[in-house]
Amino acid sequence: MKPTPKRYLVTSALPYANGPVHIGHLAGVYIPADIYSRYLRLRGRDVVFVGGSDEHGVPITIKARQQGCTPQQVVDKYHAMIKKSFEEFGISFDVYSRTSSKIHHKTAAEFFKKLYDDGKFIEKTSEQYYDEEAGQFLADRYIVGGCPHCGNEKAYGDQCEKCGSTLSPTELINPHSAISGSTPVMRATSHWYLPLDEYEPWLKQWILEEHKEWKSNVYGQCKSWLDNGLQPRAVSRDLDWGVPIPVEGAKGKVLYVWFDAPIGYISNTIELFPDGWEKYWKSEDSKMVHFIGKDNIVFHCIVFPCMLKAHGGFILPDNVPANEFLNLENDKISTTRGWAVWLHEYLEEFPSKQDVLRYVLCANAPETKDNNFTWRDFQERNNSELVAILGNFVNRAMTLTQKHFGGKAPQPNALADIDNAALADMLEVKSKVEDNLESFRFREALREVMNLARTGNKYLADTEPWKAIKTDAARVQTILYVALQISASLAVVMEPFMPFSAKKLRAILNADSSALSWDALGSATLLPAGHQLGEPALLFDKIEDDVIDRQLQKLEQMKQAANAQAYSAEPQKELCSFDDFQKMDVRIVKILEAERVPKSKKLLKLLVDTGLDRRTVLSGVAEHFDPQALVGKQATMLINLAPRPIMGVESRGMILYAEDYDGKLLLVQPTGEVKNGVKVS
Ligand code: B3M
Ligand code: ZN
Repeated sequence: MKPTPKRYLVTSALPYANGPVHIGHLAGVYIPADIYSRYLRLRGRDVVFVGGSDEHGVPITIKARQQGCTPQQVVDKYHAMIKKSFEEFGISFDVYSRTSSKIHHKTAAEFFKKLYDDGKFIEKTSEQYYDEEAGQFLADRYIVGGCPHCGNEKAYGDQCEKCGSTLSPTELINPHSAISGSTPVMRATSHWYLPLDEYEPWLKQWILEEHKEWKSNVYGQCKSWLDNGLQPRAVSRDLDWGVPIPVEGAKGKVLYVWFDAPIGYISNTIELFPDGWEKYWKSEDSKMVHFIGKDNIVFHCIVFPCMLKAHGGFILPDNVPANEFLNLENDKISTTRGWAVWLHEYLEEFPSKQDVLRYVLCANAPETKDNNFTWRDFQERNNSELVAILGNFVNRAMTLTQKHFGGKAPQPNALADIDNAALADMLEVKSKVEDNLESFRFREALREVMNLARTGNKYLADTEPWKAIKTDAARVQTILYVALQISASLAVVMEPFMPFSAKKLRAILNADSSALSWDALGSATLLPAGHQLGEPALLFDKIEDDVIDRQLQKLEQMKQAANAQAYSAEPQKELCSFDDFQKMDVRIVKILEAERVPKSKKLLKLLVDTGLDRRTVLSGVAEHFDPQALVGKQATMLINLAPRPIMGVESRGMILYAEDYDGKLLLVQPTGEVKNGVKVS
């Protein structure tokens, strides 16, 4: 058994300040980190909850270029937006700062310098792409070209966003610079590398042997990295945006964003406690926990610990409870496609409903596998859980007390078995929620909270105080006394999950957080007899269908707009002459027959009436059309394309199609019926 830590250092991934934050961020990182920090504070532990914006890296410089402004202007804008969203959602950071701050630059530069002076890096020269027109080396993201796997012509030097493959810039077909459009050349440049391979035996011992308790998704990912063998990682880049490398001869070089960003956790703690930060970072009785998404596991479990180890004097993370991803309406959240629910927009449309989103995202958190947010589920959980279970229970306890006892907690009489059973359930909730939260099982912990409200509802349904009042008022005193204690315990245990509603409930109960302390959670005397309750109010209200329909429509519109933009972005081909155009004989034809080509997934064999003759054409569209749906349709066809044999059939011409918003093919047709064989000119 490990001793109870003296203090906690809770970090949450620093979001890139190149866009606003969305529900995926909240669900994966900030809600769990906030619940955990709030819970620890309620237990009286010494906690510092650190957050901040990650303001370096190539994507920010690309965005600045696109928007015709400086990287600093980009990060100023989004840092302010992100910070505000977190505040509005009650993410209770003790500090939320940024990596463009002076203190961060100083801290990160000193960290690098110490490793450099101690000989912890290796220096290597390699050939990298250089843009002669722009006069700079190109980071992988700045090189665009054809994906060797799927043919996407706009793949980046590090990744193809269409098929998801990881690439290196030299694999791209026809690489060109995203800055000037010119073809880059290879040029030698030198960088510093952290030799991760040297830390492998230590990492294997530390993670695989000493941290078997880590979540299986985290442990599994670490194991596979370690099994595959680690490589030295470059910690510098040729770029003019970032923390300059503090050694001679490193002009034009900055720290790689993933080297400086985690040091941001340290800088932000220093900013908060210039004199007291070290005890959080450097004493063995502090416990550090990193909240992150699954794409950041390798940096937090492998790279950053190696950096800390190489530096010396720092503690290492005790746990890294990374989450999987949240999808939106069964589709991957994508900021480029606009497929997201942005926090600032949510609040415009659901003002003061922060807790509904907090609740839904926690109840549905992607803790062990990717999960899905849907607006219907959001509505359902609000209406049939928050309103019908939690809100309804508290409301019934309150209104009955108002009606029959003038809003004062009544004096209980002898407790019956059913009362004792309800109180016993209430008492158990404390240890159940604690156990779950200490083990980062946030969904399960929240389920226990709701189970307490369910207990309360069942208790009222079984004891029927509204009926009993007619025959046995003394009995009702006891029932409502018990129901009020459950309501008070709910106010305590809700706090980490739904802090806004917990506050509201405290006001309804007219009790402050010193009376409703975590220690007292589950106690049968939280609201003593005679205690005057506050003004009744509803904790939650119903969300109607039309509100949800509007959200769904909005998403659909976003998708269409993003798709439309993607199409208009297709560059124009090189010019052709009028003669070239004249050579093409394009006509309206009618499809008479259509069938699949045996053994081919893609091909359809079409018989068409060209007005001149009937002939066979093959089209690679079998995945888009049911053959029967094409029969009898007019289409546009290039009829003088030289005949080509395809899978043993001669195809004479080419039918033209256009892609719709979802990438499905459509026939290109005249807007009215015309004669078969009419020329398109
Ligand atoms: N900014 C990546 C991300 O938002 C990165 C996290 C840094 S944590 C030190 O996914
Ligand atoms: Zn690809």
